[in-house]
Amino acid sequence: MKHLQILPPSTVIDPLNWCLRGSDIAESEKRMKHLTGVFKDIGAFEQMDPEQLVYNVQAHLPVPEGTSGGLYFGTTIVQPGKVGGEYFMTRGHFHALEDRAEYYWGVQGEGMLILMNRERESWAERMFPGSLHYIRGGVAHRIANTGAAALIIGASWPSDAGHNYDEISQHGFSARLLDVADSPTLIPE
Ligand code: M6P
Ligand code: ZN
Repeated sequence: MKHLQILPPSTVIDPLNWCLRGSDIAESEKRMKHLTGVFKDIGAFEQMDPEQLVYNVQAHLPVPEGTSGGLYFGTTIVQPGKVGGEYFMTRGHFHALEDRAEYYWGVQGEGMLILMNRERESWAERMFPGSLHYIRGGVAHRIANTGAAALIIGASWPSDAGHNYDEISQHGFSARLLDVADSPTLIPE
């Protein structure tokens, strides 16, 4: 049917903010009320507006979740802000299939990719427009916005990777990224 046709792409990326438009796009948003237990300072968390947007994700999912050999593509936008001294950040996850890797890259704003391996060693990589991050299988990942404007990042991951959120919600990361004297600092839990 498509033989010899010249077709427009079914999905496009806005080159200014990397928002996606077209087919097979899933959208999700995380407000403060969805992030109970994520931030350390419970008192500060309770003072926040529960409707405050923390981050949203657009994902291009052209094949069913779990398909082997497929790829997904996403844009995550994290708002600027802090809960206590802790920067707004994503929940973070291991992949359900442990050996599945992922690329992240910086598009706009300033942030940090926080990583933790299976030995619970944590470290971080600076994110900025053009930064590229290869996340190996078995390494949990989350991003934090350390700047004053929105942090926009791109991501691509295998369609059979899946998300394992349970480990992080039960045990957390072994370090948290806090603002210490105006400098993002990893503090052990
Ligand atoms: C990236 C990808 C997605 C992930 C999203 C938000 O776009 O890694 O798979 O869902 O970031 O991260 P999290 O699911 O940990 O909140
Ligand atoms: Zn992932």
